[in-house]
Amino acid sequence: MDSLRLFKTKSGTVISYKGNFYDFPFPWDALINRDHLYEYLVEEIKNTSTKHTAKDFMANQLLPPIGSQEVWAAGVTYFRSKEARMDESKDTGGSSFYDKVYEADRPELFFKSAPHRVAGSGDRVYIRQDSAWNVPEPELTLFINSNERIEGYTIGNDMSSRSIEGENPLYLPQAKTYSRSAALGPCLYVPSVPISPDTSISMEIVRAGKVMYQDSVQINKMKRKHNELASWLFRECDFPSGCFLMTGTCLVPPSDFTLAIDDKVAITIDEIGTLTNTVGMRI
Ligand code: DO4
Ligand code: MG
Repeated sequence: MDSLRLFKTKSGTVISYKGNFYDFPFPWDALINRDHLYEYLVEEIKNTSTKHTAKDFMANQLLPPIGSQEVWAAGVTYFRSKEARMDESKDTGGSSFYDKVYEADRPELFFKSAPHRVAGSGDRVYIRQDSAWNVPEPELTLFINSNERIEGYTIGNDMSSRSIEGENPLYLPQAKTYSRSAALGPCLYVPSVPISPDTSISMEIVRAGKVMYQDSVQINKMKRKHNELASWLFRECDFPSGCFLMTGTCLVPPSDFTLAIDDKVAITIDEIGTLTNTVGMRI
């Protein structure tokens, strides 16, 4: 399958295509928010000279591949997420909601982040000071343009407080939405055809050089279709520059695990790359 990758860097947009890196001086939102993005970029590249070597490119600090778009998230789209959530809320009576939403027509969709709170690859993601139980959630993330077309993909980390969500499902916005609770990166992956259902997503969490958690899963385990999620999101919302939609997690560390400051979280999706973040806290 043909594809290209768009990197947003401090010195502008760089496109990686067939082993070459191209400088692309074009405002991010206008660049990505179009139909047939892959075909458009391939045509544009023909008029662009190769400017970067991979080494130059790596020296530029990556920014999250987002402009003015909102970030939304879907929840309980995998059986494992349903199980974990039912478990964390069993003592407070909230568990039946997860069971119901897993089976319902209408999916769980929630607002995750404004663009200025999103971390990029290499940045710190935060855990909340008032939360005792925290996990990363590795999620394939769709870029959906303003016409509701899925034109690209990136890797998302839906950082979550399990203690706050478990206490009461009405606390979900606080469990999910706070500074640097969302990470996106390292690039916007733009394939010529939709991403394969056999794509793997994996996550590794390392603490002081020791692997604390490692697992992977194929996205074909997801209960819902990408277009189905997009169509629910666009029902009553308009997104003038498109939006990002995290598609839910299937990888949940064991219940006795919580993140600690300076943990390294690496999320890899075969075709897209690796999103790497270190855990921190807002001070
Ligand atoms: O129901 C709460 C959020 C679920 C979620 O974020 C997920 O399944 O990934
Ligand atoms: Mg999630």
